[in-house]
This record gives sequence, C-alpha cells and structure tokens, in this order.
Amino acid sequence: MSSVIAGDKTRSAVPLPPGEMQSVVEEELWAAAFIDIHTHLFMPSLGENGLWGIDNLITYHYLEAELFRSSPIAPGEYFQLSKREKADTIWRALFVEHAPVSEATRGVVAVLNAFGLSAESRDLTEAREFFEHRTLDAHISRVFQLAGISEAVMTNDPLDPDEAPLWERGAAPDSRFYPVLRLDRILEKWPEHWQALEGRGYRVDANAGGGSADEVRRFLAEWVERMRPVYMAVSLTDTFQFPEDSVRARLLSGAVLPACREFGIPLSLMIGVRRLVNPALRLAGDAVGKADLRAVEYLCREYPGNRFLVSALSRENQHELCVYARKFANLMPFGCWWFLNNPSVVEEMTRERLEMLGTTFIPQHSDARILEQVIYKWKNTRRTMAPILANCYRLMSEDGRPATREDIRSDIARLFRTNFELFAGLRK
Ligand code: HDL
Ligand code: ZN
Repeated sequence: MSSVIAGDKTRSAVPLPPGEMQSVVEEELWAAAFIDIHTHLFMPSLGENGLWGIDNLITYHYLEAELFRSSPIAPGEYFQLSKREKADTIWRALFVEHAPVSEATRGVVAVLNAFGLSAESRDLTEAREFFEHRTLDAHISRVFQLAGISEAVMTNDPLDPDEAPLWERGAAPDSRFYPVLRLDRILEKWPEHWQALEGRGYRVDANAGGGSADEVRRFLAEWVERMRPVYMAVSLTDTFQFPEDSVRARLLSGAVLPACREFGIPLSLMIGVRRLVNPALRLAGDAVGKADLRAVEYLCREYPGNRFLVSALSRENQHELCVYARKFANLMPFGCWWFLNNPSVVEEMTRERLEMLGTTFIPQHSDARILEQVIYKWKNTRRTMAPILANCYRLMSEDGRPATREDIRSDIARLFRTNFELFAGLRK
C-alpha cells in the first residue's frame, strides 16, 4: 500500500479530538458525492421536460407563492404573463424591493453566487446572458459537481402526454439520472386517466373491477421493461387509508405491490398532501395535512416482501414514522419533504432520526424541479447536517467510543448513498 494511502488509512483511524469533529464532518460531507433520491429533473433525452436557467429558477412555484404575499398582483393577472415577465415580476418583488431571506429566495442567491453572478442586480440581464450561453450537457455536469451529487433520481410519468412518447421512441439513458415510474395518474386520478389505458389496449374499467388490476400490472411490467425504474412512486393525500374498499387500494394490492415484488424494486409513498387548497395558485396551491400512518404500518407488516420508501409531509408525522421504521426493516424513511425542507425543521427531524435509527435512513432529497436548485438544496443540507452529525460523534466520544475520520466517512456514504443503493437493489 503506498505511503499516501497508508497515511490516509492510518490518519483516518486516529481518534478525533472533540474540537475537530465539526471540521472533519464538513470536509467529509463535501468530499462525498451524494445520490439525490427524488427530483423532478430530467435527463437531456427527455427534452423540454427538463427545466433549467434563471427564468425557470425564479418562477419556481415556491417563489410564486411568496410573490403573492409581497406584491399586489393577483394570481389571475400573473399567470397571464410570459415566463420572462413572471420572472421580472418575482425578481422585483422578492429580490429588489425586499431582502431575499426566505429559504427559496436565498437559494436563487446561492445559485447566482455559485456561478459568480451578482444577486444585487435590479434586473435579470446579466443572469439571462450567462445562462443563454450554457450548453445543457456540460452545464448538467457542472451543476452536479457544484451540488456534490453524482446521480439524480427522476420522476417519470408513463401517462404524461409530453414525456411518454419520448420513452416509447427510446429516450437515451444517461448515467447521471435514474428513472422512476410515477403512479399518481393511476392511483390518485383513476377516473380521469383509466380511459388513456383503455385506449392503449388494456382491458380496464372505471371501477378498476374485473381484470383491471391484472391489466394495470401488465402496463407496469411493460414500462419497467422500457424505463428500468429504480423504484415506483406515488404522492398521496393526507386522507390516504389502507386497507380500504377503493380503486386505489385494489390497484395497489392487485397491481403495484406485486409488480414491485416481481421486479425487486421499492415503492415510494409520499404522504400528506392537501391538493389545491388555493386553486388560484395552481402548482403553488397545495398544502399539508397530518396523515394516518397506520396505513404504512399495515403495508409494512402485511407485505414483508415489499420495500417501502416513505416520506411524510406533515411535521407532526415525523416522530411516529421513526417509530415505525424501528418496527419494520422494509420501511426506509427519506427526506425532509417540501414544506419541511427548511433548516429549523430539518434539524429536528434529522436529530430524532439519528437518535432512533442511527444511520439507517436517508436524510434528504432535493425535490428539485429546476436543474440548478440542487446547488443550493445540497449546500443547505450539508450546512444543516454538519453540526448535527458532529454532535453525534462528540457524544459518542464523550461516552467512551472514540470517533475517527473513517467512521464519519463511512456513515456519510451510508446516509447519502449506500442506504438507497442497497434498498433499491442497485448494490448487493
Ligand atoms: O409530489 C411530489 O413529488 C411533490 O414533490 C410535488 O412535486 C411538489 O409540488 C413539490 O415540488 N414539492 O417540493
Ligand atoms: Zn417531488
């Protein structure tokens, strides 16, 4: 073994003094390339579905919601504007007229700063000029490098009229992106979408009766073959119940769960959305509700051959999700989702997960919709995580088990990479 490696190996096994814990954790957090296990990003071969650049960054639905609190413009008037006019309106209201101190506005500042662009301009001329000259493929690699991620997991909808044809024509895979089979139109919106399946030759009906579940399973098998998803996923409302006498329950038990077992992939359940509490805000109009996680308990217990990635949207569901994860090894809690992805809440959730689960969970995903968001979302995650992890090692050391750089490096890899790779069957 060369002296450098030996030196590194020896160095990494040296017990760390308490005063060095945080700096070593920070170093190792930035040295590690994470997998971003849930995003709305798209590989280049999925074309215009993939959003990037300053006008998309600023018209993010999180910022649209904040706009209507800082500007007299009515949603109806705003949504009539062009993308650039929307971005100019948001920039003026949230970045010029007021300091961008919220998580989502500060995120845009961090992205501009990462590319050496000013966040103090009165308009978007400089930023637009910069992004207009980026070449997407190289830009993706640079953005991932700045974000410290090696792969992003997509959200791919086999019934989306814009996306599905690209897959059917053979969208070129990209090693930086993992596909996911998204099931909302089937499980949550069957009445609006069952005829799209019928039109493709699947013998299904409005009540998902008869052989509908078998036909949906056939549809899923064809898309697993085409897409090679690392998991299947669905976003569920706060009222989700299972078991129950419903179309959703019949399709879950008769098609989705057996298909996930057949193909050896997890099912991701993101639970707790209250859809369009303010329809006028469109994508920004969703809110949150406390869910009944006994449905998760039932699924994990009664379907031991399935693996469940679970993210709950309500802060009030987090502690019980940790307790359930202690009861079921086929349950993997992940992320601080959506309204939870703010340092004040991330800190509470991450500390209770470490206290109850050790390093056997997935702390975060970005949920990025716009490519460059991964830069700030993962910068913020590392900034929030560092003192929390350092505290764990300090306590462990104080209680009699010295912490080493190797411990820290190995735990960070487990939290942000191998827990997912093992759970998704990407690694044995
Ligand atoms: O259903 C989901 O995957 C959610 O993440 C929604 O897309 C939501 O609008 C969102 O972007 N949250 O961050
Ligand atoms: Zn999402």
